Amino acid sequence: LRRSTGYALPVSAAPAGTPASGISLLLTGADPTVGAQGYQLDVTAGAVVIRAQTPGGLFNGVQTLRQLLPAEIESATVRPGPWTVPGGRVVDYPRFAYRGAMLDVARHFHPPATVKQYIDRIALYKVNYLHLHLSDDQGWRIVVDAYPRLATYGGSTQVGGGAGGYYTKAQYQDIVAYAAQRYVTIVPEIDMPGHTNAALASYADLNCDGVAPSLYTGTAVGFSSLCTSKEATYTFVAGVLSELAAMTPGPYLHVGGDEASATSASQYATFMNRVQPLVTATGKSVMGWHQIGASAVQHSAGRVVQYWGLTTSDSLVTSAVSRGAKVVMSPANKAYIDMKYNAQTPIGLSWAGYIEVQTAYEWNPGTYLSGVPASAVLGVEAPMWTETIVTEDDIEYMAFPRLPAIAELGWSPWTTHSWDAFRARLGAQGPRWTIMGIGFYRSPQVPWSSGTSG
Ligand code: NAG
Repeated sequence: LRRSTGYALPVSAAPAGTPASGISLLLTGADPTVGAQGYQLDVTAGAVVIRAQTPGGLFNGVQTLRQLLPAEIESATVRPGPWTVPGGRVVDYPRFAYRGAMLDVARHFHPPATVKQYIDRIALYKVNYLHLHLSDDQGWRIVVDAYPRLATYGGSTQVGGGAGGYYTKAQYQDIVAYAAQRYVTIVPEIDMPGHTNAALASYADLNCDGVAPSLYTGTAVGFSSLCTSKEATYTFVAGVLSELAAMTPGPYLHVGGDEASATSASQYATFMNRVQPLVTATGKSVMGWHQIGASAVQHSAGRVVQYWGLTTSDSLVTSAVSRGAKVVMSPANKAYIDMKYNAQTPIGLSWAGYIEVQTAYEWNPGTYLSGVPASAVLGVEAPMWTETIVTEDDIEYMAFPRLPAIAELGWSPWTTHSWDAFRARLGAQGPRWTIMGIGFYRSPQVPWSSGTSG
């Protein structure tokens, strides 16, 4: 399960009966309630046995076992055991199928090593989707063979004007494979028709007036748009999406659709009504920010709208749900982990408010939006926009401890939801994060453990 770090696990056919010693991972015999992602963990005097119906379920069980072992197992220089694991049986499975994190690699480019590190971090908390925001006004971050200038020119800078960057197809596929080894599915996003200045600067033909704007390195939003009335635009979108789909084993292509203030409502609907069938033509399902609910397309199966608003009712979401869409919940004033924790936080934005750990934890994704039943909620996602977030340390400081709060909302049943219990468990993570080199925010709301025994 840690193949990339060179661990070789002995694999053998399971003998009949329950193993009496060692650690065993078995694809047989789990309690049927665990479903596709859950697991059963049994710890007896001499043996740890994890059972699941799928390899992903076993992986989730191993993440729980990691938490039961002492924090020092996360150290690069771990001493030999013996270690003790509390005895008993755990039958555990997720509340929601989609537990996501998002990383904006467009505002500031984040190299493959940073993305992989983040995948390792989120997988610890059973987050199973990583949404990569691959394009925006400030940069285009993925090679498209049919439109090479997107990456080489459109990817050449970033917020603040420094050198940007982009992923080659080989690098991107390596990230996708690395994620898959940790049972994390990549959701690629190409934002459109707005948030497209990098593309408009790279290809003049995508502009209604045929004139390419300059590259943009500020942080404004809502000023750019692909030309919705030109055929060249749809040829472009189809070409980009088909190359992206070919590198995407996961079910979703995210088409953005937020803050298209430079298009009229009818241009926007026309555009989205044409673009969504281009996605389904690649064999993938449409995902978009909840503004795509403004388009008329009926997608009985698989369409996902991602709610990022500030209110607890939204007609675009209810309209999309009534036409068969599912919802991923990322309310900005709860789940946006690029927001500052408080007025003193050195990085981050605050347009959706300050988000302390308790704020990130105290909401129920299943009942949050009125008129949207829990059965329409596919899951949760914690987006990290990177206007002010530059380094790996910045990412970790903003994600920890809020990412685990959102992850718990996605996994645990509401009946176990308790701020006091959660903050105590969070406090016990501190020593583990310290050993892992995670420079987390020491929220005063959390009773952080000292020492390394957490
Ligand atoms: C919104 C924008 C995003 C920006 C972020 C910052 C969405 C869907 N759109 O204005 O481009 O980076 O907030 O928090 O969030």
